[in-house]
Amino acid sequence: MAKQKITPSIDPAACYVLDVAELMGISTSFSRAANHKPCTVGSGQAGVCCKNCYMGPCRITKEGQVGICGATLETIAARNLARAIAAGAAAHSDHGRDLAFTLHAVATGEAQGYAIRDEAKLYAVAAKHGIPTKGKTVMETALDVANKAISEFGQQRGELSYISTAPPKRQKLWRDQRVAPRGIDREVVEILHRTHIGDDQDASHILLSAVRTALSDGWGGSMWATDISDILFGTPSPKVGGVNLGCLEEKQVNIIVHGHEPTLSEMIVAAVQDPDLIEYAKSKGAEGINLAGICCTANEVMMRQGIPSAGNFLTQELAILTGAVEAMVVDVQCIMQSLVGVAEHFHTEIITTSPKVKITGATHIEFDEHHAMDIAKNIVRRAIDNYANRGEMHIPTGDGMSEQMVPGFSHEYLAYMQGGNYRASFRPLNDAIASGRIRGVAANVGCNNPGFTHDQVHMDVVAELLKNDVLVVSTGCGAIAAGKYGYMKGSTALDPEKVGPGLREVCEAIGIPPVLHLGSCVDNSRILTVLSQMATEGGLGDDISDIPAVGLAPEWMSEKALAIATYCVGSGAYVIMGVRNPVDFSDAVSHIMSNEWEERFGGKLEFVIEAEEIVRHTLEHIDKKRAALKLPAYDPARFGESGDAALAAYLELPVEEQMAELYG
Ligand code: NFS
Repeated sequence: MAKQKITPSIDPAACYVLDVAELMGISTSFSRAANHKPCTVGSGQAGVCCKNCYMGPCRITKEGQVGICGATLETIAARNLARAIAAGAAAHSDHGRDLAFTLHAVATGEAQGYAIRDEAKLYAVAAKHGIPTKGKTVMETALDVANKAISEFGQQRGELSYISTAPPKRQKLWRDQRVAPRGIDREVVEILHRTHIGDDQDASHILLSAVRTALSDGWGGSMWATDISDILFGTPSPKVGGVNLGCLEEKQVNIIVHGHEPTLSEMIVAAVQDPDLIEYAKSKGAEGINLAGICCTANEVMMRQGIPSAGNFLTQELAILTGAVEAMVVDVQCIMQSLVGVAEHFHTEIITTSPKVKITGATHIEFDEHHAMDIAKNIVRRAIDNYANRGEMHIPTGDGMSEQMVPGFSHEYLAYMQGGNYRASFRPLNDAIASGRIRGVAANVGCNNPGFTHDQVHMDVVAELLKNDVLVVSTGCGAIAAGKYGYMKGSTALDPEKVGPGLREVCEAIGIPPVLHLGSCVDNSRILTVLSQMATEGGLGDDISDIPAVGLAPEWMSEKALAIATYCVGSGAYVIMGVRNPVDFSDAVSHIMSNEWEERFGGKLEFVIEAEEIVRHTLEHIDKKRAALKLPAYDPARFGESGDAALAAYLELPVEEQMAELYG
């Protein structure tokens, strides 16, 4: 069957550069996706395939067929899914482990250029884990926190320490269901063992252990990654940042940091501000050095430093196609191998930096935290030297090619913005939901997928939810999408065409955009913390599963997204993923993830493709939870009259002036 042609993107900057790619005959993920013929063996679209031993592979195309060992369709589907969840959990958690080692190196004075930027957060994290701090120096405390984190990866018995920060009812449920994770690495390894030939062969049992593994990511590896990043680089608070390809500068040296870990990118942020390097750039004819990010590295440095984001996952090749990027510096995860091929048409140098990731054809400059600043400066110098090699440029400029956004809503800042230093809490948010001003909360997260129009489902879903008074929080590539289309500006919250009357009142009162950027994908752990705080604040039940909230990943593609979805479900949330159901061939396994998990955890995982249907399911769930809490039924007619003219005028100001008024 001929593949239906889809519009590649709703982003005018992306479309502009895709035209350049077409003219130059350069293939991108967009063109490859358009020409892609799905592999029908084991793809889940025409049955399931088991490759877990070498008698096969065995392909099962209908109920009743079994593999050579006798494995059923359900077993194979569950095993494949569990392995994907384990891979996603491993990626997030290994990122957390590296940060723990960086903190250790900082505490022992071995990490060049790093410091403890947020001592208050260090002490808060120490307190969370019961680490004594009395009479200890900051560095002694940092060492204890680092050692505690490192120990949780190899821990064999007991349970992860963050489990004790969940609502008490949830902790009990995890213990009763025997899914409280024991150690981060142990859970990942156990999935690999259980899914080996001849081990766990009960779909429900396999998937229960996948939940435990996912929880070791959300309440383990990812939570450590977030907390340690905040300790080392600062807890995010609102900043102003630019977003999209229009942020690249024609007359400056452009460097892009892409991937996930903030360790090297934070050093590059410092290096590009080095007066000697700026002078060096000027000596080569550039007006300065412009740093931008892509994917979650962008989110990390934007949340903390206001560094612009050149775009999300599908923008990575397009940034090179502008011809204006001197160096793209990558670390781990979501890095397309095709970058090297695209860069061959331009002067861009692709630099891999992680000891774990090399790409054939790229320059490898291995990162080592002991010499981080020297390495960062070396990379910046190489980029400056490359400026003279630029050819023709195609930076998208003009309307819609870049936007301004306000990221930086850490859970600490969310509590602060609702009550200040002395009354920081989630009470106002809970009250706004209870009164019906805010109908509920949706977390719109996750990737782009070139099988769908870039950003389209993200934006259709977000736009409709805001009109229905649903407060949206966002992370990962979904957050970058929301930023690109103006949803992360305070002024958007005032627009009655875009935001429902009750939500508008709340955004006006606090001075926030209608979509709140909570960070990178490991920062979905911040969403777990927010939900736990909302559940313990009172007024919305006493567990995460009581809250009128939904998790959405409408354009997902990575195994990490499956891990996130699964730990959210295990934590009590209803999660809707788009694209397609990876186990749709097995009704039994789909049933386990929705009905059975809902009975066990109060949360469920479903796959819904169309934006309209995603919104319908989301609102139905929110209203069902409101009714269960005996809250008034949603009625937008009761709100929207409290607009304060002065505040409205303030919100009309350009975003930099808004920030200047707020923060001086
Ligand atoms: Ni998340 Fe962040 Fe983006 Fe998807 Fe990749 S960058 S970790 S996996 S593509 S949201």
